[in-house]
Amino acid sequence: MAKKSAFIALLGRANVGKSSLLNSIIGEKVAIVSDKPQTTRTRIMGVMTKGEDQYVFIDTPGFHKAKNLLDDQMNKAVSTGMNDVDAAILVVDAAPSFKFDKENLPAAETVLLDNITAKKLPCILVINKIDLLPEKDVLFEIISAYTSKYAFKAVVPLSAKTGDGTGILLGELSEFLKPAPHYFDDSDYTDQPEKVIVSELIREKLLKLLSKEVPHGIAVDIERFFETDGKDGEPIVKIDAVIICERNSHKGIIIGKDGCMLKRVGSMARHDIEEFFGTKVALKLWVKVKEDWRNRQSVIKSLGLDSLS
Ligand SMILES: Nc1nc2c(ncn2[C@@H]2O[C@H](COP(=O)(O)OP(=O)(O)OP(=O)(O)O)[C@@H](O)[C@H]2O)c(=O)[nH]1
Ligand SMILES: [Mg+2]
Repeated sequence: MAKKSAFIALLGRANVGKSSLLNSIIGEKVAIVSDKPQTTRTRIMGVMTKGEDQYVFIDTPGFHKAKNLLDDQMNKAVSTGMNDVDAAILVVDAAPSFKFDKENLPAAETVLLDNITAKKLPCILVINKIDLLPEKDVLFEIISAYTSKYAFKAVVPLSAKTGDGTGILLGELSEFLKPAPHYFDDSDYTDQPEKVIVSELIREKLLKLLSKEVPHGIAVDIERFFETDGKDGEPIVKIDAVIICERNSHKGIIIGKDGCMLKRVGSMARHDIEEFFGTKVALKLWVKVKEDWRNRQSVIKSLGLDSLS
């Protein structure tokens, strides 16, 4: 049988569950997830190969109104994520907390649908978080509001959290496979280098433990990262990471009283990184202030957060 592949962009506004869906499909934690909007900052590829068929999913940042240069770069990553794909999945939120209004779809979704239309992209509508829907009737309202705006190839209500419905989505995606060589090795599951995965796991803990604007102004830079033999002769991965924040007051919050916040972040991140590598990890964290870095192109670029990343 000939090899086939399909490139599929995951699009949607922030916090609808694009990265959760990616992880659920791939069966590995490829992209970090949080309950705060704008968690994903770059394009992230997740790969699933089944026999002769390879699917490459492109997770994108939540499309949103830009307030700084980093936001601009994130929105650009959404546009570039739509280039050269065979199809798109528009993920929308069915959770009652989102307060769905059939007359006024969120502006970000309208813009995305305009772009999908302009690019003539075949698109599947995924209605996520159905596990939170007590009354399934509202699903019909959601479906009719979106399908009146675009001729979706299919509509799939699902839960990225429970996995309910993801099998149906995969069945629909097989329509987009085209005869083509595999772009990734069959054992690959992401394009993200280990160093990036490590920095993202640390940022995920900061998103979890910190509130308000502090976590949004954080980036994590891995300064040293190497494997060596520990005292017991077992391999150990040593990591030095710098948490970059925007203000001195944020630095104090990140470190916490007697360093307790930084210790919590470190121990939670170390746990996940050890699971990822399957070895012991020694993680050292520092905090540095880079004033207004989200508006500084040179810093954004040096952190690999420009839209080409
Ligand atoms: N109950 C429930 N929660 C979900 C589901 N999918 C995602 N979530 C939650 O929704 C929140 C946002 O999930 P993410 O996967 O980070 O969303 P995203 O669309 O990638 O967000 P951005 O990267 O900010 O654009 C997290 O708290 C997830 O745990 C689901 O099917 N059910
Ligand atoms: Mg995301």
